[in-house]
Amino acid sequence: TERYNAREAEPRWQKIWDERGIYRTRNDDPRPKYYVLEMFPYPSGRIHIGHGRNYVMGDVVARFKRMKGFNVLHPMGWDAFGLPAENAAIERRTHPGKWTYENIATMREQLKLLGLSLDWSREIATCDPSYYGEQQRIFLEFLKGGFAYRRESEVNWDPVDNTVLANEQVIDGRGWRSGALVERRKLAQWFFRISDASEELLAGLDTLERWPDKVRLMQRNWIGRSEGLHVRFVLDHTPAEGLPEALPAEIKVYTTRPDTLFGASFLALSPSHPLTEQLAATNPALATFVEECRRGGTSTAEIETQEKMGYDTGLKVRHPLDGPDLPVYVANFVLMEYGTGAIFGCPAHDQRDFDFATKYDLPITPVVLPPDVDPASFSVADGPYEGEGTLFNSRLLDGLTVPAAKEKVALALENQILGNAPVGERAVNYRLRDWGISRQRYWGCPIPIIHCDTCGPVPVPEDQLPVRLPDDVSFDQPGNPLDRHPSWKHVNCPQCGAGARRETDTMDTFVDSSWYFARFASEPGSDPLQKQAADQWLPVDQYIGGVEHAILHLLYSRFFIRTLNKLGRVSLKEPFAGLFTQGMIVHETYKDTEGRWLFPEEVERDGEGRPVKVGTGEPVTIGLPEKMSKSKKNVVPPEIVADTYGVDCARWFMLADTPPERDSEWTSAGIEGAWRFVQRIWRLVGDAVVLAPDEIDRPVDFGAESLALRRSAHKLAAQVAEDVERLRFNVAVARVHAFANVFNDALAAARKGDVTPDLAFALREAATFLVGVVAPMVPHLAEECWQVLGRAGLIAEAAWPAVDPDLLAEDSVTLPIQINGKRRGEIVVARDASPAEVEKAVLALDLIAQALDGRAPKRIIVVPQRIVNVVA
Ligand code: ANZ
Ligand code: ZN
Repeated sequence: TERYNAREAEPRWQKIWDERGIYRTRNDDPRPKYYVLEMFPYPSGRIHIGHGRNYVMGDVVARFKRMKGFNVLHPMGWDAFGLPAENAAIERRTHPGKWTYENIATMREQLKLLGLSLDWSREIATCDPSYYGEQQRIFLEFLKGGFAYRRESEVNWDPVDNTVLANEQVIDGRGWRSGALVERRKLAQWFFRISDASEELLAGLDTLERWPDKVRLMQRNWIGRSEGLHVRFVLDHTPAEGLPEALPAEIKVYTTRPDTLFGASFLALSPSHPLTEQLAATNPALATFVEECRRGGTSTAEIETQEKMGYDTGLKVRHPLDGPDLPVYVANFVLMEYGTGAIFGCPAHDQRDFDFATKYDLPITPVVLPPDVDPASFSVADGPYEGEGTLFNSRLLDGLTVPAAKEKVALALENQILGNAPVGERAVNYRLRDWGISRQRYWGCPIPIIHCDTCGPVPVPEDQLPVRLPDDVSFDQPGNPLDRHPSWKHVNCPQCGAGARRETDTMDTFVDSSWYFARFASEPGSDPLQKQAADQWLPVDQYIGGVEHAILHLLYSRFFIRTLNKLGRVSLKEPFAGLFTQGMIVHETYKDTEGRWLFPEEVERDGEGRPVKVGTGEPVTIGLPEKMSKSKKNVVPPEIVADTYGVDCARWFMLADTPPERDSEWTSAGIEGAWRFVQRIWRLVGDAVVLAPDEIDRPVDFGAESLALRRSAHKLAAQVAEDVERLRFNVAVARVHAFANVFNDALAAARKGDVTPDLAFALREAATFLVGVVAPMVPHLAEECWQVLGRAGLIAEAAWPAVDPDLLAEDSVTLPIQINGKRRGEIVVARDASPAEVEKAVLALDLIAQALDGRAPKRIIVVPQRIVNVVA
């Protein structure tokens, strides 16, 4: 047979699929639904093969589920707003929209090249006014329902990009794109009230059984629930000179370690605490200190890694359980947004407090003794002890365990009344803060608000939505072009009619990606968020994407859907029933003698197998495999793979060898291996058709060989189905390889002997099963083979091979044993055990040894899978 010509066949089949619209999904299809989705891409330019892995995995699931009789939704769209488009606009003097849509056009073609079974009719781009207009409507509903609000808040300010950064956009104290040192600033911002949902977001995680444990744990830690105590410390101020008059009477702290109260050696306020601000108003040195603290980002990680800094206010507080008075500091590591913005510090049992106390020479009193340690020999001079143990140096708490001491302090302080409230009150805190969505950027969804000097922030009336981005903007100055636009922001107040200004902030792009999966549910051209459609399709049955989105995107989407549910827009609470986080594709890197990166296609081997530069022969250094990335040039464009091997090979390679959650290395040996296997499937099918040219009815009886082949084929279909359900693609591929060997042997044997009707049937069936099983993985090849098999229609629309449960029965047989013609017993052996193996097993039986009286048998005749005759 001829070689399979992927280059010719692949575009041909893609055209046929496209023309027949077979991946177009309809909402009125009565079959059970299955929604598979890969995280939609940011249209950054061109894709490389490393981007393809999750789409291919999703495609295998989509195609498999279609074969299993589901109405499958497998859509694609573009996370099209965001900063890179603006940066590109600045660099190339083009419009962000133009850049974005050009990238979308390129990437769409590249994705099509991969032969993905996507319903392109539902394609969306989040920068389309019909999409972001609905998002503005949702924003206003959030606002009305109390899920969105505006407040002043400290933000990470990037002084080069002139924008607010999210915490995760601050890397080592610098802006993720500009590299500039980040500052903290106060700005009026719009927020979504996600922190109110902390408890339900936490509880909801327990229902997500088909999510990786790892991701659930990451979300749990991010939400960060803790149980502790609010404690009021009374200020003991004999009004010193220079202190403002009306100081508050007390400072409230939040602690999760009330058991360490007798180890407290100071109180610390956040630089943004109201009391700090009050003191700083009349204290220039403190004001300067606060200013210094504002340098650096606002994230917890950021603040934790900064050097501890403190300012002694000179104030003292009384210990609530009659310990010594404590000095009050302002400290840079205390966050205003957590707890009460004030803490008591126990240096012996907390690292931050320890660092602080060491620096400012404060007492370090241990109060928790580790198990089995002598108090006389216990020291915290080298560092704090943060573990469990027994209380000491702690009066009424001495001898108690940490949990018992926590309880005792809580009870004592709850019962101590000051004014008319208890000194201590139990409290639950969450690390999760409200989601700040304002971005001072052009290329995002405009926040539909008008600011009026008299009426304040006023929602844009419904009939004026969407608030469209103006096209005529310039990027010749830093900052937000919406601010500088001559006319866009100048409007009249919808309430009083006076001159007013549009909100010029746009939404965080994480808002765009928090509901796009619900948009896909509606038929193209209909309302973007239709309840009925969303209820029909959601939750997404299988969501696939990178683990880098484990926290924010997935948490925001969960919050968004829960809020839409409360607003009556959807019925479900959790958007993603199944989640899979795939590993990356890595590739070697190459450098020339001057240390410049080289593309893989610029490198070849010389006569001695050494890597050299193509054309020049200059030596090349090979670096370890790393994540494919444009910056290191270790990328492979899908076009090259398609041209050389065909995309089916690339697909097969991406699924084979490595478990899908692990990183997989792209090598030429690997892709060539895939190519050989694709050719092998083609040959096996061709050979089967030569030996068994006609489709025949199933015979009643099967010989041993045909039966064995049929068993293998049915088992293959059953097992691969299970593998794909569990996304164990590499295991599925290994099974196909094993089956190819079995099939190959059967074909070789058939060539030597007679092709009886039962064997002919089995050969054709095996070929059909093989093609069916690989169809989700190598769909183009499968169509071509389907034709060779003379099957009608497309395999893309065919059913999964029908497995006969009888043929899956256990792979062992029970053989009766006769000695000199008389039945004496039986033996269970593997169905495919050779006569020699059976003979050995029979001779090892006690009953044979007894019957033979220790003598060797004359002869043993094994009829495979039937009977064993022993001649004594
Ligand atoms: C005294 C103490 C002693 C603490 C000790 C810890 C260990 P989680 O578990 O994350 O909730 N804390 C409270 N509010 C803070 C804020 N706004 N900024 C920085 N730190 C703050 O952490 C709670 C603990 O973090 C609290 O318990 C408090 O220090 C500190 F041996 O109180 B602890
Ligand atoms: Zn007004």
